[in-house]
Amino acid sequence: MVTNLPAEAIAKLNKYSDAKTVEDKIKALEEFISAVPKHKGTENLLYWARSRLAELRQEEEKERKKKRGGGGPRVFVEKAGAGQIAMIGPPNSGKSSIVSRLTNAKVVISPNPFSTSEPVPGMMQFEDIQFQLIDTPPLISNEGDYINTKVLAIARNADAIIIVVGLDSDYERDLKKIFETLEKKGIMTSMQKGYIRIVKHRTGNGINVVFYGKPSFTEDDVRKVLSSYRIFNATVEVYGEPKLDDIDASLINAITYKPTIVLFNKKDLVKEFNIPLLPKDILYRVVSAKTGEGLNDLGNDIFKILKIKRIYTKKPNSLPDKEPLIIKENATIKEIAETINPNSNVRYAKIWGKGVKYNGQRVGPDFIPVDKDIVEMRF
Ligand SMILES: Nc1nc2c(ncn2[C@@H]2O[C@H](COP(=O)(O)OP(=O)(O)OP(=O)(O)O)[C@@H](O)[C@H]2O)c(=O)[nH]1
Ligand SMILES: [Mg+2]
Repeated sequence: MVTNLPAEAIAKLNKYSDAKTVEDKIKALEEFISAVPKHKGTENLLYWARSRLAELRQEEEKERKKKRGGGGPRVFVEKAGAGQIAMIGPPNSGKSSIVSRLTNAKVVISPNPFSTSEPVPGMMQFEDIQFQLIDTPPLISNEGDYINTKVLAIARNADAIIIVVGLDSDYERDLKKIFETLEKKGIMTSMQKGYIRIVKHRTGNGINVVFYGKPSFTEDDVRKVLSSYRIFNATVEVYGEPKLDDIDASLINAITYKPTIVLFNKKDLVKEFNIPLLPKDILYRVVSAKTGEGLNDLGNDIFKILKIKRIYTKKPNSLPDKEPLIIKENATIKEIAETINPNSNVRYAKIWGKGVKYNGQRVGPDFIPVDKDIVEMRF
């Protein structure tokens, strides 16, 4: 925990939080880093600030390349569909084979390790929506001594992660190495270990802390740390068992949570296997890209971990839209209206579907419809 940060450093941190462009963020973060005194107590903070800076520089590079029009290998893949999912893993685990089975993407499949060298996106159909799967090069080598930072950048930019390991290799070791690698980069695959989400407010009712786990600190501790950053109005969500130190990293957005699925692939090759213990919020499946076994319900899993819902809007006296609106699971009528038009002022809505007791039921702006509900809004 950092106490007594100089006022200048705090001012730069606020500048960073308020910055809208990547360029401004980089500039403010650089200034922040040079304003923070270097000693044991600021090590953690500086570590996260520097790793966030490295990422922002990568992002800037990507934007520059885009402006120049193509050129050079692409690091990021333009998002499409209801969610972007990075397929990551060790060499030869079957990432490309799975993407090939589930999408129309043209990928390279071969018994040689490192056969995929560039990310390849493909669209996977799930009911009436699509998910974008990205096949990636190996994240680590079989010996575990190589880490592909491009793949890490893709994982950080995606909405969710699917880790593919092969049951015909040392999958326990591979999985451990992958979790470690992600965590070191601030990519959390489970909320159970600990995760802090801070949303600053310009005005408001002070610091509001919501605990979803049993951390070793209290609401008052959070208040103290945040006040050392001159933050007096914020909502803080604390998941699992984080350390108070993790607040520093959260403030710099250096730590991010990605919902994660683990696929134990090549089931057809093994008779016996032991699935290692995984955190409760990580889904897993035992599958075979060769036979297709276990892959049928993957679309459902992805839908679940993304925490989204489909809403079909309709105008009075007409049929609902064919294309659903994809929105976060807990979105209210008001939030749905605002994604369509930020200036809208919804008075009430009529709902058809599972979210209501009877079809055509009238509800207020705070009502939360469920997946597949039809919504007719009145402004
Ligand atoms: N028997 C069996 N073989 C599989 C399965 N999935 C993949 N393979 C084989 O394993 C080898 C590697 O498959 P890829 O899909 O290229 O693996 P990858 O993870 O994309 O490999 P890299 O791109 O090198 O990281 C190929 O020879 C595949 O045919 C499976 O479920 N069962
Ligand atoms: Mg591959």
